[in-house]
Amino acid sequence: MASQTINVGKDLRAERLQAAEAFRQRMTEAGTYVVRLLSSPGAGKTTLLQKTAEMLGRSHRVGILVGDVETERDAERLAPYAPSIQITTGGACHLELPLIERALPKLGSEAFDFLFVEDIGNLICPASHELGEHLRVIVLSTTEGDDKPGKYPKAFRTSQAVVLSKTDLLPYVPFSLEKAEADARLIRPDLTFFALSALRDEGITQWCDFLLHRRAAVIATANEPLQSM
Ligand SMILES: Nc1nc2c(ncn2[C@@H]2O[C@H](COP(=O)(O)OP(=O)(O)OP(=O)(O)O)[C@@H](O)[C@H]2O)c(=O)[nH]1
Ligand SMILES: [Mg+2]
Repeated sequence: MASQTINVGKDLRAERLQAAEAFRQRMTEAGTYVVRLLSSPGAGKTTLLQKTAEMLGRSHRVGILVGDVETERDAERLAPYAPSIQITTGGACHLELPLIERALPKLGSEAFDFLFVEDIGNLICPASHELGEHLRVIVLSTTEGDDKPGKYPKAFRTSQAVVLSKTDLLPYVPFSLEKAEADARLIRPDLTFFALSALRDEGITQWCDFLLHRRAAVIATANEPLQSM
């Protein structure tokens, strides 16, 4: 088949990256730390967000945008813990920045300390799209197999942290936390790891402490210039 190259006269990828950087800058200036969760379907993103919003919500303003192909189910689950808006893509396998920007005002005028974005459940498409988050986190559950980092390297290469979820199931499934971590570190050695069970409330405090620490580093840099020694 004959192919044809159409020159649109601009670098669309560069434009998208610029827009993401501008969004991140805007969020930083507003004091909002943006955390995005990626995972396979059902790895436990929403359950983790319920526990996270419950804990962080005691001291911080939390907002949540949650993506799915269909239904409002995740936003309904999250609503008791924090203002939550569902973004339904109707088929698309990832969120894009214009969808985030359109949904954000629906959370209300309140400024948030944390904005969590749950992307559509899969480890392929979301990894190729920059949303202007400060922190990208992969949730990998013990029921998925400890060989997944090597099979979906881009998702791990573009993230800064990994949550190994559903550790309460470790006695029942052949999953090695050490193997999963070693496999992921081959792709990105500086990943931060958490092993937790959201269902049993195990490891949530350490995870939330990490988020507070990461937020303080970014927001302090932007709003409170370091004093010269
Ligand atoms: N045993 C166990 N089950 C869990 C844990 N966390 C979540 N689950 C269960 O795993 C299933 C999927 O959890 P969700 O939180 O909906 O997962 P998700 O990643 O948001 O799913 P999608 O949005 O559909 O991609 C639910 O039945 C949860 O109750 C956990 O720590 N341990
Ligand atoms: Mg979910």
